[in-house]
Amino acid sequence: MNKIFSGIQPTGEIHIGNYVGAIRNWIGLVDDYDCIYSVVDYHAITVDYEADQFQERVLETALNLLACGLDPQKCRIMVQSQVPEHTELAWVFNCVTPIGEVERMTQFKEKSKQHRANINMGLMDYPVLQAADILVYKAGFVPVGEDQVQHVELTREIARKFNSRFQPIFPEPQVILSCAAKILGVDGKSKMSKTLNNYIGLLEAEESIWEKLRTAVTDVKRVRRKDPGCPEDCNIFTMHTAFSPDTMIPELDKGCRRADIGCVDCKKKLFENMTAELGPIRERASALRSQPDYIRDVLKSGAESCRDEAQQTMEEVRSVLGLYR
Ligand code: AQP
Repeated sequence: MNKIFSGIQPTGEIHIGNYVGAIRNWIGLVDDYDCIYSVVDYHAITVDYEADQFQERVLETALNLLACGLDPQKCRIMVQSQVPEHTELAWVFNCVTPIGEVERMTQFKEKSKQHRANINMGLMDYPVLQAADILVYKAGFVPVGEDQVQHVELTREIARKFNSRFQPIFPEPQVILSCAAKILGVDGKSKMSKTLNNYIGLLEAEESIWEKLRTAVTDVKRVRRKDPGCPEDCNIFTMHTAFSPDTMIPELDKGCRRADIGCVDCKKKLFENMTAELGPIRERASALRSQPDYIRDVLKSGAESCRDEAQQTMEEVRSVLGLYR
């Protein structure tokens, strides 16, 4: 069975961008692939964080994944740091990755601007660890949002470099993109992000979601109600493509271009469709809050099963590297 790996950072509240860009796609793949989904905690420590709240953050992230509908009987859900082979392989990959390749990564450049006081080696090395996360399981497919495509390209490059320098043991994984691979924040400018305050939380209360949608930026050229709009320049329309039925999209597209529908009515329709999908997730999340032992058990069995495979890969890697044994 083809293998899939993907991860999410426990850096804050999971938002609807993470959900439609990645997690919802993950759920759809579990019947056809051998899927490993990880809470990537070592990635999250590349920026400032609260150590005393970190375990809770990790558990909350896992709870969100389960609430979204990931079935631990059909896939493995694990915490990255529970399988140390990820970081061991990352060191090996550091030794085949040219510095120039990581320096040119868009995420590194953006995060360096956001975290000027803490531009550490880990921040730059992030995509190398990500390559190790994927390749320690020899995964062939990586379902991610658009922002991660460049990192998966680098993963392929690292696999190629390792394979040609030593022995061809790693696959070159492919990206699987969702239908909504890039959702902008409610500011309509930057990517919706946990650490920029521009997101709609997956478990956010309905009143608060409506308040954010009501004031969200639309096509900036549509100043008056009677101005025709461009759906391709409107983040609300992008969100419709993620949350509204396919049959509604052409009607909204036409209505916007002809100014038959105003932005507020368009937002109301989106709100209805969004809350219809998020409501059951919120209910499952509140039920899961009373089952912390269940969440810990899911993570424990996920890590145990992943550890076996990761150890096998590292044995092979140590052997082809010619390390002392
Ligand atoms: N706005 C987005 N639209 C579509 N997909 C998105 N993803 C993130 N933001 C969007 C996808 O969600 C998955 C998990 O992301 P992550 O936790 O690894 O970190 P990130 O990409 O850096 O997400 P954030 O929310 O912006 O986190 P912070 O603020 O901590 O950096 C990935 O597959 C990502 O593509």
